[in-house]
Amino acid sequence: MFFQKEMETMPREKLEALQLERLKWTVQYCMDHIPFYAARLEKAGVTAEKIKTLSDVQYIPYTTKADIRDTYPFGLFGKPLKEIVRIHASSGTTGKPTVVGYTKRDLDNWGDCVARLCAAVGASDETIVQIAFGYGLFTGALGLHYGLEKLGATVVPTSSGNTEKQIMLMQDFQTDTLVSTPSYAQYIGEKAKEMGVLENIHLKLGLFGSEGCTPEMRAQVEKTLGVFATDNYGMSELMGPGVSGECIRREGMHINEDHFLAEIINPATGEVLPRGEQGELVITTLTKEGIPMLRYRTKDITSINYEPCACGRTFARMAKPAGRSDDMLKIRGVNVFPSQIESVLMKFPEIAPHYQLVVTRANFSDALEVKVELSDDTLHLIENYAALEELRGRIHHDLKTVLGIETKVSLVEHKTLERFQGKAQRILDLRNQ
Ligand code: DLL
Repeated sequence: MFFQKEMETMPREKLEALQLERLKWTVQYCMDHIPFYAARLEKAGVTAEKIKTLSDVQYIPYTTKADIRDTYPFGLFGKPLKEIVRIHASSGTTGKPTVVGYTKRDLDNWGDCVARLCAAVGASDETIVQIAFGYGLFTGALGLHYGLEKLGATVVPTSSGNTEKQIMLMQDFQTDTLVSTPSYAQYIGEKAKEMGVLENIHLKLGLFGSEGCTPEMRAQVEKTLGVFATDNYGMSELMGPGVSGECIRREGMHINEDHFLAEIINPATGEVLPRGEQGELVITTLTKEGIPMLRYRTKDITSINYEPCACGRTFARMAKPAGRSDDMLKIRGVNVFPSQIESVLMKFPEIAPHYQLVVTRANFSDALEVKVELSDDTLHLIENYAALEELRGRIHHDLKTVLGIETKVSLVEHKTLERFQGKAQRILDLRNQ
């Protein structure tokens, strides 16, 4: 269950001493190798010598996605390309992608971080795992790939898409572990059911991640595929997958704290929040050479629990992100997280785990339409207007109770909403059109 037990269970005091040493190293490294950071640190009056405790990290200026974009493509790299052995990029919705580079040492650390998280939920050298994240510039597939290989698992790099073949191989190879987004896992389950082969699939473990998934949605995926589903968090700018992940207890995602220093800040003011409070996650990498990050603003909203975990790991645990601060919808002045809506919807057995949120503006007022799909067990409802209206009314009522705002609930027929093979895109904000 452990890949590097000594590190994963290190007493906190010792761990924090290691973090401090590595934080100083990172600051010095950035000063010496990256003119962008050298200028910023100098302006802020920060030097490695001035960092005496971990909380001194607060004197370092934040780094944002815009900083990576402004220095496109390699301006934040800490090594010449000769020493960069891999490049990944995250596809931005607008303009150029965010580019990241890895040295050999970075790849080695990345493999360790991922291997730890896979071992923590029971993956081992006996595991046969299908990787259904898209291979390519996205960090998800190759990140899990090398981590699982390090663990000695049998890795089947199917990539995303081609779902019928994916399902055929699952049966033929007796694949026991699936790596994908939770939404693609749900789709694979539905497709296998439709093909009449769900019983021939023997998946046990789902190593999911890369997108938000409420506990209610996760329960749906577990029911559909018959797996034990676990959550993994990461982002390209920091490494990819491997930043944090659940252990078998599933009481938060253990942050690989020997490689990452985490803080929680108030996203509006930038003020550091006391331990345990919810806010925006800010991460400083502690070992990266290719593209180190000083106080990177992730935009993900979460909280961190520093209590020891019953699994024996001393690494702090972050809560499932409530969402990204930039995904938060402001509807008529009220903050709404899509995850709140998902939690409400998934409590209705009559509906399938597929929904879409459409935001529009008319007469200077925002309107939120929640489109939800009927499940395949409730097709008979289509013929019963009164029953449909009653269901719609209950969903509307529960949404209003949780969100505090009016929504328009639209029930749509089974299999009419889009399915996703990567990260699900459930929000359609038409307000600026
Ligand atoms: O999604 C890295 C990854 C790949 C993580 C595979 C886990 C598994 P990006 O494409 O750069 O990297 O997207 C990063 O995705 O800031 C979060 O908003 C979101 N995200 C990632 N994992 C989770 C998760 C990869 N477990 C962005 N729960 C992050 C919720 C997640 N959101």
